[in-house]
Order: sequence, then C-alpha cells, then structure tokens
Amino acid sequence: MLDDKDRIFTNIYGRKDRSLAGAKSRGHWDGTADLIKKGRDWIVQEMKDSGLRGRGGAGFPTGLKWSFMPKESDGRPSYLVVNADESEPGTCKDREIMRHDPHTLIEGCLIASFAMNAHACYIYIRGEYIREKEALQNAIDAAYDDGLLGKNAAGSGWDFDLYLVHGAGAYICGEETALLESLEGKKGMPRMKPPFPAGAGLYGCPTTVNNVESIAVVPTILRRGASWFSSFGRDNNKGTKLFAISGHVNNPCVVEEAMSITFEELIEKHCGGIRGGWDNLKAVVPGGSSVPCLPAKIMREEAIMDFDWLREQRSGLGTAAVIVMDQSVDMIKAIWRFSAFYKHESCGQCTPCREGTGWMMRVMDRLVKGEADPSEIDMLLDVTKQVEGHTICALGDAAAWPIQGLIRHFRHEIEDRITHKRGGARPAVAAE
Ligand code: L3W
Ligand code: SF4
Repeated sequence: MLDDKDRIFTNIYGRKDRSLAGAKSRGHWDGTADLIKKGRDWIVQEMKDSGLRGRGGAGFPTGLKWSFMPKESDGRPSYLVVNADESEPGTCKDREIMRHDPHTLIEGCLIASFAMNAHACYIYIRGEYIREKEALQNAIDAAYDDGLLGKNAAGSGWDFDLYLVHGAGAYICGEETALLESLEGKKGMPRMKPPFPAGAGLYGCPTTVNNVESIAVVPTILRRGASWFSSFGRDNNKGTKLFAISGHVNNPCVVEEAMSITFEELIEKHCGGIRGGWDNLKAVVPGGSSVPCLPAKIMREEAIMDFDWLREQRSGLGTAAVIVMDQSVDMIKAIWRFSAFYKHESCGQCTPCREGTGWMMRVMDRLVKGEADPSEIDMLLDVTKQVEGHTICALGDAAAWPIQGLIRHFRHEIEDRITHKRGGARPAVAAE
C-alpha cells in the first residue's frame, strides 16, 4: 500500500487548508522557477523517464506526447489544453483535484506549458462541475494575485496565462478534438485524426491536450525525480494513480495508490471489502463505462490494476473508475444503461456510430426484457464489430465494447432470460 509520504495529492478529501497558503505549506509551488530554469529538454526527458502514461483513458505516454510539439515557433502560438470534461460514467477523480487540491493542477499547467513553448493554457471543465469551477477559478485568481501566473510567472521569466472555460454538458466534448471545436465556439464534434493536435490543434495551432491528473502530477514528479515516480508499479505501468471506486463496496472512495496494485488489496485496504463478502462479487467494470466488464472469477485471481494486465483480459484501465457489482446486479440491465448513455451522447456525424448505437440500444432493449430471439445475440455481437474501429472517434468503440464484454462473460444470463420468457425452467437472474 502507498505510504502517505508518497502521495502526490495531499488534500484529496478536502480536510486540509485548500488556500494557496495551505497548498504551499504542503510543498506545492516550491522551487517552481528552479524547475523551469532547468529547461524544456530536461522537463520533457524527466516526463519520459517517469513512465507517466496519460490518465484520461488512453494511457498514451505523456513525455512522448509533449515531444511532438514543435521546439521552435513557426509563427503560430502553441497551446496546452487541459481536459477537465470529466464525464465518463463512474469517473470522479479529477473533480477531487479541482475542488480540493487545485494548486497541483495550476502549477502543473505552468510547468507543462513552458515545456511545450506555450504562453497560454485553457482548462476546459465539465458543464455540470459548478462548485469545481468556482474552486478552481478562486485558486487561479489567488495564483495571479501572488505572481505565480501572468507576466514572469512564479519568477521564472516565462509569461503565462491560464484560462478556465466552462463546458455545456456534452460527454463528447471530452474527446480531445471535439473539445477543441467547442473551445473555438463551434459544435462539439470530433475531427478526423491525423492531423493530431500537436500538428494542428486549437485554432489550427500546435496543441497538446492532457487530462487533469496527468498535468497535476507533473510538479511532484519533477521535484522528487522521475526515478521516484517510476519506482511504483510494473514495467510500462508506472507511478501512482487515482482510483475512483464505486458500487457495491462497503466504502466507495477516490484514493491514490500505486499503479499495479491488486484489485483485492485496493478493495480491502480502502473500501472495507465487498458488500456481503467476496463470494457476493459478481462483476467489475475496471476503468469507466467504456471498457468491458470482467467477471468475479477473473477479478479475484490476483487481478492487477494497470493498463497492461487489464488489456490482457480484454478490458482496460481506462480512467480507473472501478465499478463494483455484486450478485444483486442484473448485468444485462447494467450494460443496457451504458448503451442508452452512448446512444444519447453520440454526436451523430458518422453513420456507424449514429445508426449503430441506435441498433445496439434496440436489441439491448429486447434482451433486457428477454423478448429477443436467441439468434439476436450473435447478431448484436456482429453489429458491435461493424461499429468498432469504423468511426471517427472512440465513442463508437466505447459503445461496442461493454456489450462485447457482456456477451463474452454473461451470455448464459442473456440466454437464460430468453428461455425463461419463453416458458423455460431456469430463472433469468438469481437475485432479480
Ligand atoms: C500524435 C500520434 N499524437 C495518439 C495522442 C492523441 C491523444 C492521445 C491518446 O481517447 C480513450 C478512449 C475513451 N501522434 C498519436 C497521438 N496520439 N496517437 O494520444 O489517443 P487515443 O486516440 O489513443 O485516445 P483518445 O481519443 O484520447 C481516450 C477512453 O479513453 N475512456 C474515456 C475517457 C473519458 C474521460 C473522462 O470522462 N474524463 O477521460 C475510458 O476508457 O473511450 O478510448 O491525445 O492525440 N500518432
Ligand atoms: Fe460522433 Fe460517434 Fe462519430 Fe464520435 S463516433 S464522431 S461521437 S458519431
């Protein structure tokens, strides 16, 4: 288990002083100018050496992403954009940073922007995050008043402005290029990639889009060293990580832990175990609604909470939003709810997603009620394959994968329900 001394987020539960003075007393904003004066190449190399992988869901190496930004300006400004549009169902980690530990993020914005030659950074915050926006704006104002932002920010010699932009409540604006469209004042619709934002991002200028947590950990990594951060976790899965654990555990929580912690340790140490005991565990969605669920059998056998282990199980770490489901859960209904979400949130610009999410939803409707024909299970699987990988952005995949997980691991429940509805003997769900 991670020691308190190794936690980057020192006020994640908001029990300590959130003010700038409080943040400084806990070590934030300590020697920021000295870090900046070590230069861009040093910062980017440290980020590469730390092994940090993006904390927004895809796990793309952060230092590598930064290195795609042009070193010299070709006349266009460069931008850092922070993705604070935290909307993935089950995910509530970035909000704790923004409302309780905002200076980790603000200091990170300054250092990361300097490393990418950006004099301006935009934080795009989810529309529903009203209190988080207020807390973050107050912290930004305090940092300006203290000379940590603005001209010669923090005495570094770097002029830097930080803007907070409030979204309007569309999940798709968390997709990085839809976010950029929205920032430009347009409808939040994803762009085709390439070009990636580093080549043509905000207003067609070089841009890096990073998740809140990815940026908020930067100052501590630089202060304590890449080797300190990479001492946690397994190869290719380094560092500490915020996990947001919800559902049928005794104590749902957001907690910072070492990457690659086992599922059992995470739940026992921080959540007081599974509601009703481990034999009551039915399934886990380990990384937010976009990744396939895994059954108890897999999660109980020394499951490792990191990108690679979960990928090997054909699921993923995603945003590390761990949704725990006990035997009382109707798995078909749970995944049906995700399908409804993705259908609603599809921006509709590409046919496989616009039509596919509707198709999938309609079949899921019938499966929930047990009114489908058994042949529709394979037909649904086929539809998910037609959507997966054939859309402009990852929302199409995100709509397909949970259904694939359901069929892979809980096909018997679907079949039982159809059989039961047709007068067969077995009940649909034991505890329904
Ligand atoms: C330059 C290349 N840049 C990739 C960059 C790319 C992006 C990052 C990751 O989706 C996932 C999605 C959700 N040259 C590059 C390159 N990049 N190749 O790397 O890119 P990508 O395409 O792998 O993923 P993405 O489009 O950023 C993110 C999943 O996360 N997810 C949900 C997330 C929701 C939240 C939230 O609510 N906060 O994060 C959970 O699993 O489904 O698969 O920057 O430009 N050759
Ligand atoms: Fe829009 Fe869906 Fe296409 Fe993404 S995959 S661009 S959300 S229609």
